[in-house]
Amino acid sequence: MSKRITLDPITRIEGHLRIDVEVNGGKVSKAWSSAQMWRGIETILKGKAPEDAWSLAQRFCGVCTTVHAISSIRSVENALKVEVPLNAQYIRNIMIAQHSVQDHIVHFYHLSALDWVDIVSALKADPKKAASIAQSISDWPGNSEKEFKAVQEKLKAFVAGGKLGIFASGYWGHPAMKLPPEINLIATAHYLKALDYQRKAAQAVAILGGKNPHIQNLVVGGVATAVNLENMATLNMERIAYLRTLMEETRDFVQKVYYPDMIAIASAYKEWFKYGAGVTNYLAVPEFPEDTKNTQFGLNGGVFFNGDLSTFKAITTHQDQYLINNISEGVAHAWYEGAATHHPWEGETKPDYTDFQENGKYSWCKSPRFEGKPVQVGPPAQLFAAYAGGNQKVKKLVDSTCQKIGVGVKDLHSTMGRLGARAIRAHLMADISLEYLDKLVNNLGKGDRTYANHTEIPKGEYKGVGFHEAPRGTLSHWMVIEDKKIKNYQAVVPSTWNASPRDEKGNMGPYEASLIGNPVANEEKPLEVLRTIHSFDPCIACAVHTIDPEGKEITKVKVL
Ligand code: NFE
Ligand code: MG
Repeated sequence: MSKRITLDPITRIEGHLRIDVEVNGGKVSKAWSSAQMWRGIETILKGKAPEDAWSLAQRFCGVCTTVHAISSIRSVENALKVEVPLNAQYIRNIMIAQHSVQDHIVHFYHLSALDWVDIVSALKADPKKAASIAQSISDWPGNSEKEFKAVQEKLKAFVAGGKLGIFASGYWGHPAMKLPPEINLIATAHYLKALDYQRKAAQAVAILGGKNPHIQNLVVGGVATAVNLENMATLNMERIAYLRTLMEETRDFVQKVYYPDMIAIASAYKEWFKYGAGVTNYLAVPEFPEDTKNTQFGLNGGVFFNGDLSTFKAITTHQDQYLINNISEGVAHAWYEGAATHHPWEGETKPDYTDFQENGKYSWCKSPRFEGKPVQVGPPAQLFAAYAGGNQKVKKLVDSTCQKIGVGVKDLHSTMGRLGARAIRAHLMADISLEYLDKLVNNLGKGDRTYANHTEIPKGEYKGVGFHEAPRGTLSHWMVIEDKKIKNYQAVVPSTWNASPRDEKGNMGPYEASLIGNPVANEEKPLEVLRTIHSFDPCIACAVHTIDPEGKEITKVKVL
């Protein structure tokens, strides 16, 4: 007999997501992904000034604000064919990469680790043994017996006082938790440390962006970060030195703590490379522009279908017509009027709420499709694109990581593969941040002090798209400008691609498809469903860009 479980809301994500599954014989047989909030920022942007859109569009989300600013400003620059000076590209690239470092640290430790790490089991650990395990895999100076003992004492005091706080409703002792107590203690200690290091990455973004979240330094045609190496009020050598220190500290944390922890967790849960593949069509856009025209990039983009890299088509610029022409969004199962599919420049956002109808409309998320097919976006897509595109640095890192865990590259099509790909990507982003800082310093050293090409919005009609490879995957903002005002604005966001409901052909979106076959040992404690959904790092605020109408309660489950 099948059992229906509703998880609403899924926690440890941004926004409100409801997941419904039918479980048959310990496995998921049907799944629905339902975004339970609507924000309407695309509608608010209509009639506004194109040059201000980046600041408003950042409010799509409270997590990945920078990425919407970047996509938005790129959509205006693309529409008006404005070039962006190298200093501005480098400053933007550093902000993008540091934002990713912060985002991935938070996702791994604070939003997903507790699906795999049993905090309560850490009480039974031997701190000395924990230190010797940690020191055998990394030379991070924080991995001392003293440190692990202190964390264990803190945890003991919480438990004794009945104050587990944010950890109170975890699935502690669940049969699917498999880590030995010492690894649980190491991960708990690093969970706490990660709070400090994600802050350092956010500080790095704020040094360049003026503020974080919600950077303040963009302008059509560049950045408004004044650069003068001798002036105390601008970006000068002292600020650049401080930025470098922060970025080196976060790099060391990512490469010596996060990355080895992910390898330890992945190695202990190898069976999770078998679950959660779902949609194996992937899309990534090139990122980190290295010229003024957005035609040369540091990391590759591309698309391939059915998990088959021999179908890979490279996407090398943000002007690629195959990319631009093949994106559409449908609303057959989404709470918007009608059932039409539109290209984003012709896209509509007309809310039409019907309650959850599993064969009808059931989500605020639209269904983005590429060539009419669902695609998965995110770190695996970006790594696969770089791998297939011949990027030797990425290939080496992916191959060596897989070798350390004892899996193949094909195994990355999975729940654990998504977690692994994020750690690999964070490793890469930490290095990339420093590379662009060196490029910025070199370029300034050559005497180039330009940081913006002044741009006035002309009269007439223009269309533009701003692509960006965000921490959760491919992001695009589509703008139609008419007589200096925004006529249409559509954002097609990573979590919209991944959280999308079924389309007009009945094809499931990536979250839904990834759950089919997912094990569920205990229907009252569907920890395994959380594992797969959290592996995408859902952001529903982004996905549907306010209100949570009451859902019908079917089974009540505890969701940490
Ligand atoms: Ni709101 Fe985001 C990212 C964007 S959504 S977190 O990364 O764009 O998927
Ligand atoms: Mg949208």
